[in-house]
Amino acid sequence: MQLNIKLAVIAAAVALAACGKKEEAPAPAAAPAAAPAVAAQVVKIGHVGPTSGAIAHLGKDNENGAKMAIEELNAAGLTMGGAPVTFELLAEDDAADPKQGTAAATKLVDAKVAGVIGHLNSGTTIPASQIYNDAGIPQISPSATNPKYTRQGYQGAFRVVADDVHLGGTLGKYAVETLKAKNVAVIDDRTAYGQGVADEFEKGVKAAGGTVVGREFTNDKATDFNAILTTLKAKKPDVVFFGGMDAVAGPMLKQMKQLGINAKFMGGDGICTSELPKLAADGMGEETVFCAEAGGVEGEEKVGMDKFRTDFKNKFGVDVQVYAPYVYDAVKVMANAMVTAGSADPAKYLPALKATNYKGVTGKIEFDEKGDIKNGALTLMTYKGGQRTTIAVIR
Ligand code: ABU
Repeated sequence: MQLNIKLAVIAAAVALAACGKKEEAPAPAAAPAAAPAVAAQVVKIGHVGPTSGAIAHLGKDNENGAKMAIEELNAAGLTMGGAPVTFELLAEDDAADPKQGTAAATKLVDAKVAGVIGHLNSGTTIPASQIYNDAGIPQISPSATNPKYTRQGYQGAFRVVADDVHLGGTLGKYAVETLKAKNVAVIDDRTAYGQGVADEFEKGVKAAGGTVVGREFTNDKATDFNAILTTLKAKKPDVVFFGGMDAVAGPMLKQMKQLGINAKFMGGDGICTSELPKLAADGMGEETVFCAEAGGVEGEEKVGMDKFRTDFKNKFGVDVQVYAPYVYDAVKVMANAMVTAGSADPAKYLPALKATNYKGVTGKIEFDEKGDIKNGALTLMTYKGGQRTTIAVIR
């Protein structure tokens, strides 16, 4: 199957072969029996995210989470099926582009990875998932939130974050019930994520009794939003929701300020990054931007998350953006399933992966029958003093 094991040089076997060439040499009377051959296994795990392009800071954040996990696993001296095992990370860049995403997936399948963590974006994760499914390779997305990913019937597709139904619906309710918005405007970037989360936000607003006064769209590479913002300004929204990523939200916030739009600004996990205040510059007001990460911990569980954030900053010199801890946990969940099964053969470790019951830095991870995290949390956030600030963790 997809297990890739490199047999290392076996010292005992080499010694035996060498002994065979020295027939005349008397065998030492008290020589110990040769040790049994021990195969050192190297298991390849793929990671894919956009490490180039406008959201490269998010792709690198994810990749660094994977690197941390792999380094810790290798330092732990693990065995799998009775033999030492090390893990090798094969990191690919998909530039958040669906075509590059499928190319990266094909490359990893050809490299015979035993599993994949990724991709970051729903728009790359969903088409790539078909390639992994066809190859029988399990995949855990740490950040793709479009519900379709785990609703295709793929046995090997897993996700360690809540989906956009939960995310968008909760934010829509929050806009009406807590921010007291009566009229909301919605913009999306026409990606699988942006459009999907905006649709769910709209449903949440309407269910809570709010009115959607305008819906506009842009794209994930746009930098000029004056036309759509001017159209929406005339509708006097209390809240503008953007379905998309921080690289677009930042300039949009700047242009809202330039146009004198004083509405609160909301978005999903794609804007809920440490980078957003820099991208928005003077467009970022105090407690005027609201978003949610598609996971969260509180109480005693925060200790592990806080330690992860400190270790990450010490190691890479930058703050966690959003999803590095989820990538870190996803790698460990996959490795844990392999060690439990005693094999990196997907057919053998998939049952252990489905049965995951893992306590990570992002909290408890168990999967439902679709491969989604059970009882997924959301962390509602705002920005104060240019920092992400938690409002509440909700389930
Ligand atoms: N969930 C936000 C970023 C990734 C995505 O779903 O496209």
